[in-house]
Amino acid sequence: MKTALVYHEDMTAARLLWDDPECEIEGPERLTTALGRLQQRGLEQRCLRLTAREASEAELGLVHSPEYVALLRGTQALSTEELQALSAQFDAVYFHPSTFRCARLAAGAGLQLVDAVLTGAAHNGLALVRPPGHHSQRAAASGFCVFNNVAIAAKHAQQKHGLHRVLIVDWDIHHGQGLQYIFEDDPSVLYFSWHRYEHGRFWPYLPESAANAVGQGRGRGFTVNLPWNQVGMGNADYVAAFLHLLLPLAFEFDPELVLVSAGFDSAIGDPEGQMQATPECFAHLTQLLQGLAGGRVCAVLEGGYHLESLSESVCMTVRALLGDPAPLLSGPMVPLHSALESIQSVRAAQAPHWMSLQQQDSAPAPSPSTRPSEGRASPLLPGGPESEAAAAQAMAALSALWDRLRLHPTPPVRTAVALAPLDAALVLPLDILHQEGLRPKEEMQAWARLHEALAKDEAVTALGKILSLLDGILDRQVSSGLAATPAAAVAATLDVAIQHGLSRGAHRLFCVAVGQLDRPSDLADDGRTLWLSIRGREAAALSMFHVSMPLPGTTGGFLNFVLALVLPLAYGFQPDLVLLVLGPAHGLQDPQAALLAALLRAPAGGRVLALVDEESAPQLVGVLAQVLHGEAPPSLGPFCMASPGDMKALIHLRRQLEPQWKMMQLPPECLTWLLDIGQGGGICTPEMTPQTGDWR
Ligand code: X5A
Ligand code: ZN
Repeated sequence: MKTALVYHEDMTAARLLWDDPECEIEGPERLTTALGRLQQRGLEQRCLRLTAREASEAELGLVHSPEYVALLRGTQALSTEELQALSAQFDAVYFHPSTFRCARLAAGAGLQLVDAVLTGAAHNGLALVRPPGHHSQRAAASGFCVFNNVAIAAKHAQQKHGLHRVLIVDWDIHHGQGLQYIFEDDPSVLYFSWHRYEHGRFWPYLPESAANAVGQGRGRGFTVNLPWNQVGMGNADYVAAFLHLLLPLAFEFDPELVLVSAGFDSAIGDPEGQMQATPECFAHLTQLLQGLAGGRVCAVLEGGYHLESLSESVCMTVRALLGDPAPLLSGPMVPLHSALESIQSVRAAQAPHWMSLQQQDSAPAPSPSTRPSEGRASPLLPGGPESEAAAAQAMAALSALWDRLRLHPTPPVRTAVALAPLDAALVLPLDILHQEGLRPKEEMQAWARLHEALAKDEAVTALGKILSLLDGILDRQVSSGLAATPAAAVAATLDVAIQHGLSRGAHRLFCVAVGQLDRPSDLADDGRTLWLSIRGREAAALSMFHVSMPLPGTTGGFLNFVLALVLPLAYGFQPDLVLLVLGPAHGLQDPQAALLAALLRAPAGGRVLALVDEESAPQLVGVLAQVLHGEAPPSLGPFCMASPGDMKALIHLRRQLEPQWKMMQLPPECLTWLLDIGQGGGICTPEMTPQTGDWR
């Protein structure tokens, strides 16, 4: 995995030369602190370092008017008084004699990043830039932004590299109205932004930041605004927004490139955002996005004004880009009611434009709306004693994170395999460790006595390796593993693996069993294991820890199932370990298995052990090894709407499970406009499926 890090020290030159309380937070130390922290954590050294170049005037012209570029060129020769007077013509902007150069470097850094990723020099990357860009418009600076770095990068990706579909994810806490205006009538760029909104009472105070702004003309449905109406949104809210809104649309859109307007003013401690998400949340968001576009994720810094929180969040983003597993999320995984309301209102506004949002909401959720108060701060007032409390809370959260990372460093080996040696050598990345399995004879004999299927030599040998691999994971020597066993021994091996894991002190084991595999009958339903069967004809939740579901038949059904059921279960359960078992006749296509494994890494802190039968095709084994190692999964192929039967099964399960598993929840709804189940459902409609070109 190569991760590009684009930077130029000259971007620290611009600074505020007069008194302006609104602008003083945007200073050079934002870059120097973040970069210093990347070096201190050893992350910068692992990246492909690229020195930013200046964007040419032609490149700036992809987005900005010649007059505006000329105006900026002219600022280099202005006096402080003249700079101040010019700045006052814009909203929340300051100019410095070095601004033109800095802003050209910032735009150029984005271009270089996109070039590196689209030419294959890097898999993904981050550009550390200032000034930021997402508020900037064709002929206007705004909100500290001069040139729209991400918009220029998107246009460049389309014009110079021939891309047809670019996704922009704007996780900065302000609405990137500049990005919205530039792409609002363009169906080839899907723009998603969440932002502090408070019903319009937060900067930039625009009605077009609301959920009902969905784009114009052919671009309708390609602008997605998620306004947060309260401060204090945290990890659960952000992850819920991804699972229930952004990712369904993004997978349906099937981008060729993901650009992130990576502002970290959405993180805890930031004076602008006043949100609660902790830095590791950004590792999760990044990892979830890596399931798209073959992992071609280019993040470009936007806001972020709490230096400590900014720096840690930047480190978390880079770690995830490098393929390191994300640390477990801290705090209760229960979204706020206000967050669910916002998410639901966007789903409602967007449903006419997206197949992946249709049908699902037609079943009203039965659970009473809950309003968790434990562990969640009440809305904060800026400047009051509450904001000191918030700052203290932020510093406590950051130092707790640091302690946890020190206590649980990333395991030295990312992936280990226990496979029949021949196939393994053919398909696996070179730096994967092959597991030797030397275990006491008595131990193995005891297991063989318990299970007839383990009496065969090959089965016991495989089991020995698998148990050693499991120990490696539980001892934090290895993050993830991939193992094979004879088909007849898969069920027995899984049973032993569960018993072994529990006896080794695993607190929460999430077993995802695909195919003909029964839940071990003696497994206690005590909350230490969560069993999910993907097989059979019926969807059933026998308890909150024992769920079964048929394998959905289409890409849309499969994605729904993963995003709306599997990941919410996983995020709610917070497992120490996921056992992903592909049993006989599992029926998963290779890309589906890969996506499932890739996405399960996030909620499991990377600790996923995949078990397949020995006869599995080398392609499946290879792709599983790659995603467990942090590489991107292949595309699922054209989007096909879920069948009515699959939707019914999912709705049925969600209604049963939602009261206990809050990450599954959407608020009770009173929507009557939704498509009737059965109407058009289950029919793949190729004319609506993007292959190439814009598709509306
Ligand atoms: C990029 C960014 C914020 C502007 C806030 C003005 N801009 N009050 O975060
Ligand atoms: Zn911002």
